[in-house]
Amino acid sequence: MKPQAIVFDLDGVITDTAHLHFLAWRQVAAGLGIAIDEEFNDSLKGISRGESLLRILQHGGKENVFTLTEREQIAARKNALYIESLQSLTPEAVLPGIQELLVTLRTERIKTGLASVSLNAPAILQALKMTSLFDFCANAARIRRSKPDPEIFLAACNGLNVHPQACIGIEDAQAGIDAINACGMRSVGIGSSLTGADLLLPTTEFLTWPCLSAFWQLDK
Ligand code: B16
Ligand code: MG
Repeated sequence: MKPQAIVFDLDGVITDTAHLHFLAWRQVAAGLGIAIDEEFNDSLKGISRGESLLRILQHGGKENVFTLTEREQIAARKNALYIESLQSLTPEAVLPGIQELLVTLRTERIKTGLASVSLNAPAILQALKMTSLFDFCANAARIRRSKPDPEIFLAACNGLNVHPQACIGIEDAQAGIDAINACGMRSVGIGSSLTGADLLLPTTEFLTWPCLSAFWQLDK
């Protein structure tokens, strides 16, 4: 038996844009008098733009200082900086093993999906020249609740026309692992500090079809 589909997170699984998000947020936060470091940035992985800003404002004790319109303007400033930094993104930025895995999934006739809450996901896939390797990309603009809510993974399964229980989800963020588990998919975590993943791999280099196939054969 094979899984019907494999659904990927983008940031931290397909490519590492977390550092670019961090640089943009750090600059915007500094302008508001708030300092953030890489460790704090880890807590923003898989969290939407608007909610990330709320967490940064809370971190700096300024959660009640700005109106909604002002917060939208701040988030737009961050996004402009982030989009500027994406201009340097090329296919070389695809994480090790990912391209090979996606090509193999095509030959194995396993559907592929993307579950990223980034509104920039389509542009990032295009810059990486990976758009054609995905059968369906969930539309982050239609998602009302960020990870750890399962909404984006359920939308990906829906678009692929598969049952979550017949799929594997791959994530590098705790919020993402929690989202995958909440919708009944089997979860694969990338990294060392995640809890609750059904399978935990140190880096994407270990993410191969033989590894995922062997994992799928195990009883849940
Ligand atoms: P944008 P993922 C997430 O992507 C990032 O991990 C998170 O840091 C970011 O705030 C979020 O996308 C929204 O991104 O500002 O580009 O819409 O991990 O779900 O692929
Ligand atoms: Mg991620």
